[in-house]
Amino acid sequence: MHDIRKISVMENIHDENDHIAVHINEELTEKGIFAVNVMGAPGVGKTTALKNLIANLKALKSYVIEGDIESDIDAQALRALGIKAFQINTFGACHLDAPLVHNAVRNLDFDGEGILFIENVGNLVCPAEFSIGEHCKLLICTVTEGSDKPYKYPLAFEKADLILLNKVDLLPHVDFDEAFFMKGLRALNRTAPVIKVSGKTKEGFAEAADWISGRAAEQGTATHGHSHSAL
Ligand SMILES: Nc1nc2c(ncn2[C@@H]2O[C@H](COP(=O)(O)OP(=O)(O)OP(=O)(O)O)[C@@H](O)[C@H]2O)c(=O)[nH]1
Ligand SMILES: [Mg+2]
Repeated sequence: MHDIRKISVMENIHDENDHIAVHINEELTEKGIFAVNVMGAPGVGKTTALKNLIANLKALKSYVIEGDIESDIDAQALRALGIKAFQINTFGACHLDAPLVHNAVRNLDFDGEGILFIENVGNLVCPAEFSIGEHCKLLICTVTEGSDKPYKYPLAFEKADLILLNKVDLLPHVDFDEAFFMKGLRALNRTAPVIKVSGKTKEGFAEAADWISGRAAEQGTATHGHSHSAL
């Protein structure tokens, strides 16, 4: 009896969330904004990746919504680089949801079409369960987390449209079994490209930025400057 009730409550929460997420997606698409839900465990390099992706997307406007349980450290770091960033604090919740993002989208002063990166709360589990109005899901993982993560935390890997394997500069110092990682990942997700990147050497971010701007152009959003960034 208990279990049955719990499932129906969760279904209601997801239905309500998804309803708002569809609305956010429509609003953003209308504005020419392509939204990327950036997911990954704490400290994998989400904010560092955003700085590097945005630097490679210079021909397009970029906006950021930062999701953290507490603090505005990440939003401040991005603003210091001249990036328009809005901070959400969840004060305990381990993921962003559509109502929180809807409020942030209303507060963000978009001055033209472009890419909206939404950095989710650092967590490899819960963010994958909630749609927040994004056009694509970007999963960031690292060689330092271990190569067994697709096997242990499947949903994020299954749902990702693009995967960045970060911190490859540290490969000589860690035992990362790439074949094992890819085998686990491809059992869940056959299509998402996996791009090796490093926030230290900057490798891989130009390719990742091109993938994002290409997807945005396909979607019909953030088309200004796409041809330039693809050069
Ligand atoms: N060696 C190395 N360090 C990196 C790389 N990318 C990020 N870091 C470092 O990893 C730490 C965490 O990076 P962040 O970008 O703050 O990670 P995050 O995922 O945004 O962290 P949270 O928002 O707290 O979940 C920082 O000390 C970064 O300098 C990388 O490619 N190589
Ligand atoms: Mg961060």
